[in-house]
Amino acid sequence: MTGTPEPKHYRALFLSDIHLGTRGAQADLLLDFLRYNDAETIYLVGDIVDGWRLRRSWYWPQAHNDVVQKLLRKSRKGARIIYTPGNHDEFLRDFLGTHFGGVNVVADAIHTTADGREFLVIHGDQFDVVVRHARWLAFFGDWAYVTALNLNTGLNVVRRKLGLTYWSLSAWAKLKVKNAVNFIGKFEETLSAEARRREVDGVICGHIHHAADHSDFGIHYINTGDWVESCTAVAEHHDGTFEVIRWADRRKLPAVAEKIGSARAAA
Ligand SMILES: [Mn+2]
Repeated sequence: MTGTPEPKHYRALFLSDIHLGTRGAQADLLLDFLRYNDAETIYLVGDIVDGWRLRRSWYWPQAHNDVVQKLLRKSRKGARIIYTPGNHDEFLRDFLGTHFGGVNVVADAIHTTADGREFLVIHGDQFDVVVRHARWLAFFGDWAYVTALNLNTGLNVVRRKLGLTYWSLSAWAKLKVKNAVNFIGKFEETLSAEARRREVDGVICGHIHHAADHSDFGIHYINTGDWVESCTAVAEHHDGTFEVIRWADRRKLPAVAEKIGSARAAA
């Protein structure tokens, strides 16, 4: 890493899909990011720790510990930390509404920007089944939509209790590599629709390891990306505007390839 970047302070920072506990996690780059970037509120938007992977084989190097310590230290220094678990750290979904070390664990959150807009903050795996069956659900309407969401949640609770792996849309989509771009679009469209359904101004999510900031579906859609390949975070500036930060680019490191195929494999 070259030079010393100017330390930045944001109103809020959003991070997801770090996958600590896997060899893919870019913990060193993330530590470097956390060293130079601070915020009043830090949202951990799911898949921070990879519980599924850890259960199969323990992999927890010092750098992964340092990331956790660094976040807890920020909390002790006054940062508000809100953790919305994803499918890989869904063991934390048994602890919704609790907090540990100053970290609040909630299913999802509403973030209000400096200029008063409201954003739904959620990992996004909750909508896998909707993304997969979007066409049929649209045909059957709202009842089917809500039922599908509940089934998705219920099924995965059962799978978890049985010790089975999470059924992931991403793994399914991986079989259809040609449809990768289509899959990202469908996910973005579904999450945008959910923001509209909740009557907020936009959504901030993760899960598909594809950072974005646009209004292609008529509402503000923001994705935090990941720290496996793209090393991205989303920041809210003090005036309420958002920015996708690509840390590897910022640090002038050789570009980390953003391969749609392998990114999806880990989502
Ligand atoms: Mn995920």
